[in-house]
Amino acid sequence: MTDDPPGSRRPRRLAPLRWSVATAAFQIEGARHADGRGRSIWDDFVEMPGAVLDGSTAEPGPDSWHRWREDIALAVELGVDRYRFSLSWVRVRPEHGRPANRAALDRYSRMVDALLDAGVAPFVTLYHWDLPSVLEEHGGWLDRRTPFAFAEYVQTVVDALGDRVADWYTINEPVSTTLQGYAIGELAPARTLLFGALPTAHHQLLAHGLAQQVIRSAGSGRVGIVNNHTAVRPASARDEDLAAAEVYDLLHNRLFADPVLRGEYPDLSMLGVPDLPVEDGDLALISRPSDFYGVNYYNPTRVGAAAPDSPIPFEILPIEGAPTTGFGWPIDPQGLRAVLGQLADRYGDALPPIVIGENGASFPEPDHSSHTIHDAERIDYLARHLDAVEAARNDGLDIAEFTVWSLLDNFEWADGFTQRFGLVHVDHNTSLRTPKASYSWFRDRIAASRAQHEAGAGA
Ligand code: IFM
Repeated sequence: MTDDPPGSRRPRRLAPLRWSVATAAFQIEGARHADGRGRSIWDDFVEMPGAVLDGSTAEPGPDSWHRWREDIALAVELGVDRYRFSLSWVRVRPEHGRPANRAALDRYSRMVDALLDAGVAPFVTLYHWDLPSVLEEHGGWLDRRTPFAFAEYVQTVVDALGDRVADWYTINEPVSTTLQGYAIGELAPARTLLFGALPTAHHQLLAHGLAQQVIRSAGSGRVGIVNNHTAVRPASARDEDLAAAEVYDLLHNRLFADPVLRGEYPDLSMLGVPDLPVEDGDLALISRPSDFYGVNYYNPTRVGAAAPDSPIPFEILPIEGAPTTGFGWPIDPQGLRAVLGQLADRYGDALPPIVIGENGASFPEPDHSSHTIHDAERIDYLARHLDAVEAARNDGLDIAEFTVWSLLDNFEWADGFTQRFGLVHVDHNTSLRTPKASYSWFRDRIAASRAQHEAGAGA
């Protein structure tokens, strides 16, 4: 669990890094009642009094359900290879067990065509947190039937778009759903089950395995899961802090990566929890080889021993002296390098090429802006994290893609519209989009990287 950069891998000729930019359906689409959309746990969450910091409901926000052509134009102008966006399960299948919603599928289909026509590959996330409410009423990700319902929805999507979409993320950040959604209730579905949340980890991973199987059976391209990873730093070398850090690393990183990349769960006995609800064949399905492994990285986490009366066996502590983002997250690109090296060390040849599925930062910015926002801190954050990616590639790690979170300022879940991650400023009342300085910086960085690669190839 050290932050030592990986050092012993053989350098090899590097393929150019692919460039991408990401969004997610509930965070940008708005228009919650348009075109027969069903209800998700995020509709329930935003209607819970006091649940969202600024009381916002994700509407209108960027209103991308209607203004998606503007998003594509922005992605094209940026020069990215791919646009990562998620599909809304409750738009595609508004009612569980009922036929799919043609209007929604047609709208997504037009978007896929427009991206392809513009030379940007669609990179589709099948699940980015917006579970149908009706499934949550039956236990949500605690219930083994949910992964199978997910696989049915995935089949619908693949039937409609699989002839043109060649790249798929199955489940986004299962760790956030398990820990923040079901264990401590910061995110939908706002359950506070503590370790009782752990079965949701297995059911999301099973959903990944089933979705991957659907995509493989249809011969519909490349597929993988994407999780949030953090570099865990013990608060001190004291045994209690080391043990607490080990638990946190287990819960945040290994609980999700080990089954996918090793075909087994880490030993959870130190948590004193019941066994996970694993059935015969589950782990074989979950660990079938993927085409890539997605890593979302934002910050390292400093962990110490918990107070004796704490219900959880660790405490998350500030990193003294570290600069922070608008969210208060410590900024440390070496944490990303450490995460990448740790994945390579832990999983060796079982690790497919890594795709950085999200990296970015929120900073305080005005709600309305008639001029370019000079977001120097965001540029610095991204530049330094990209340096860490390049360093890891030079160490020999196979990192295929870098994705900025996010193309647009959007609905930041329980923090509503108060945290802005976009390369493009969005006025959440008018939906007006205004590129920030970081947008131009990223465009120039992509262009420079391509030019450099072409010059190298021609030499
Ligand atoms: O906005 C989220 C995204 O939906 C999932 N990953 C982290 C981002 C920033 O909090």
